[in-house]
Amino acid sequence: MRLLLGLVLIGPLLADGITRDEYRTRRSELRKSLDGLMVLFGADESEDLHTGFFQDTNFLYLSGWREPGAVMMLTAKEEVLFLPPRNPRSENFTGRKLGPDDSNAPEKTGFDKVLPRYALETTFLRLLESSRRIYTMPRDEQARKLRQLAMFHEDSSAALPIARLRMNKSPAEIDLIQKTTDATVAAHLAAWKKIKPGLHEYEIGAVMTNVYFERGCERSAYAPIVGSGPNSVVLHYSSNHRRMDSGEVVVMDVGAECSDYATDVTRTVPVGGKFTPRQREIYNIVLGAQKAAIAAIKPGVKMRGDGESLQKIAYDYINTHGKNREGHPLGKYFTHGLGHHVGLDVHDPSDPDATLKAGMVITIEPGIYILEENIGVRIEDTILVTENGAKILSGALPREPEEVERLVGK
Ligand SMILES: [Mn+2]
Repeated sequence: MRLLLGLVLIGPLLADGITRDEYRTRRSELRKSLDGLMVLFGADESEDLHTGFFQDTNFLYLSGWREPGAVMMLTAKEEVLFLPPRNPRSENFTGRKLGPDDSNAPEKTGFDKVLPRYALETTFLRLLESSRRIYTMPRDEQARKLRQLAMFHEDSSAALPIARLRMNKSPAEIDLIQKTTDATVAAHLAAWKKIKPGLHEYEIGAVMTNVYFERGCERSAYAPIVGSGPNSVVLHYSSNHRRMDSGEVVVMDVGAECSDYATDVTRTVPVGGKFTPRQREIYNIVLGAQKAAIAAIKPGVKMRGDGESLQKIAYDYINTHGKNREGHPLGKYFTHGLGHHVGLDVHDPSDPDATLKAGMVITIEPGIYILEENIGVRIEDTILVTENGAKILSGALPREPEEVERLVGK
């Protein structure tokens, strides 16, 4: 009952925690930035039985709409949603869909104007009369075909204006990312408890996914990476089939997706419960680099690029601490970017030239991967940029080596 009252107070919800008004606001913000017509195609129903239907995340961000085959057109003055006609044959497999002729279509979708998909071309041509520019997603085949009806209009990518909005998370989005991150932290802690020599990587992966699926998360934000020993140096290792041995480290880069929002968390722990002196040395360098980068987070700072950036701070730390077997610095073993934005996608779209602002959610994930020593260490947290610094959303998961050792295998 209290739940129902809450719903009445905050308005109808299309996804967990995001109100219809918030979607409307996102679209009106985007429309203000447009100098022309944007056409966005939602995902179509897929024949692939490996996965269920996933809405395109830009489409989801702007509408909350999660049925296949929808299209939206946006201009500064107008917004239109197109829905495919109902198809009894496919509804037999995937259930009742909202049709463009259903009288409750505007109420259900949050768009005042809902048209059938066959009106796509005529509406496109009408809206073009007052537009010089057409925004579509790059490499979208359906958009390319529609685009051929208007050869003399200027082309723009829809990706950047949408990314600029998506970078700034609303309070509701931050709550959802925190919820996803909490489930993921619980998954990592459960894995640490279970880890011991002789187990397979997939057994650890199973413990982790089980924890967040049990909490109602709908899927993993990315293929879980559980890499032990020689696999610890493989950045996106995900076959997870090796038997783990004592004396090795295991990298667990595993994150849930709950209510559409991702998180991204990595820890590296000793399989036998105790780091070797060399593993601990490398671990502490990665941790030091991560702490240095996190301490530098504040509005106005750049993640990467020329001059001062978080990437450079982490690289410089790694390159001035420790040595390889030949006595050379370790910078060359930090072989990937320091971080990325996180949201509906684990690698959320962003404007590469933008500096950080309060309300952005990013990862900080330095790593050192020394092939010749079979030591890979990555430590990754999902972090909210605040007015004066940073809040580590995954901060409940320990990082200090002593704390890690105290929890692994117990
Ligand atoms: Mn990451």
